[in-house]
Amino acid sequence: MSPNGALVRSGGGVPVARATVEPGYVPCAAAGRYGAPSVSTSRTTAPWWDRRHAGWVRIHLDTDLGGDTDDACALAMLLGWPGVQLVGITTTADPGGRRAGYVAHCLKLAGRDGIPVAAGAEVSLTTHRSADPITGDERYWPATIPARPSPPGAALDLLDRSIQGEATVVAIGPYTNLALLEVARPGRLGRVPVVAMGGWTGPPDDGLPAWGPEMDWNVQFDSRAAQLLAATAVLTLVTLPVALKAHLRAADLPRLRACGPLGQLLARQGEAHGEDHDMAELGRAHAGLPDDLLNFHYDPVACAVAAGWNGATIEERRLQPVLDGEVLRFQPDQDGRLMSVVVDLDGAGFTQTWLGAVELTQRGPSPSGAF
Ligand SMILES: [Ca+2]
Repeated sequence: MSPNGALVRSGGGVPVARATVEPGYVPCAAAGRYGAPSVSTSRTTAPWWDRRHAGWVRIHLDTDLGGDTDDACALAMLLGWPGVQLVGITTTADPGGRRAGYVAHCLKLAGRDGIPVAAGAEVSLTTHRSADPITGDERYWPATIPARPSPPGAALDLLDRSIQGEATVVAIGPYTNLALLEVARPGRLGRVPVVAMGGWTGPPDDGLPAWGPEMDWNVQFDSRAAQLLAATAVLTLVTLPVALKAHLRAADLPRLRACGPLGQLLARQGEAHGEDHDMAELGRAHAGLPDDLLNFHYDPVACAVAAGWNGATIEERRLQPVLDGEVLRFQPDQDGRLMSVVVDLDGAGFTQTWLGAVELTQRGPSPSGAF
């Protein structure tokens, strides 16, 4: 860790520009003390985090909320993050709009149900398969939450409207909606920054589970959409191996339970996820994980990077998506497209940042509030 608190690592791969740290760099007042990502590069055009609206960071969230519990953790964090304006939410891998119903439920619990929500793609472009959210388990979701289907095209319209408003798009589910928009309106994904949870460029650090690209759900569920995204978007990848450094822990539950009805839902879901997936056992088996692990904060990290969190180290690399059988990974390639890649993060710092934002969620949007 550098003296100013920024994590810096040159990493492997093919960086096209040497990363340098700018300790005092804060792009807009809204970013508060979380500032900009800790690394900038020497490319000639301004990086995406230098082009956001002063005063507010507009974000559009594309999510498969309703399965892994980290999507709801990400949504709750964005609702409280000072200076973030959530302008639209679309759901993906969403048969019948059930995930959109869960999104609406979360927004209602937070008193923020004015944010537009549209249910998007139901199946993968690659396999035509669907992925059902969790139902019938009251530890996760009340059975009374109605599905919230949308007409065909509604999610693409909402996504397009957000892009017209220069929102950063954060994709924390399979990228099907984004690919469909690029098919319907070529060039849209090149107009705004797209931060995607997903991508596998190399194995996790020692002490973390040695998971390969097959575990990269958002990419593998719809690898055709991921290829299209990689070919067209102004893309930042929050890779699976790096996101393994951010954790929801049992030690976080008391603070979470004090965060109103949405915090209580997150706490209940986190406990259930930890129990159902033997996460404490996974934690005890790996030196780089806490013994009281409940879940990984994959999606919250992606949203934090889009919001301007300064605990992530970002490098630019030229990468090429490569298929090994049906498994897609991203390989360094001097002829590949230039992408921003999160190569390291401050996991302990993230937990505190996340909890601080969720604690602010019940208070409503704030242009410049402090954690
Ligand atoms: Ca997700």
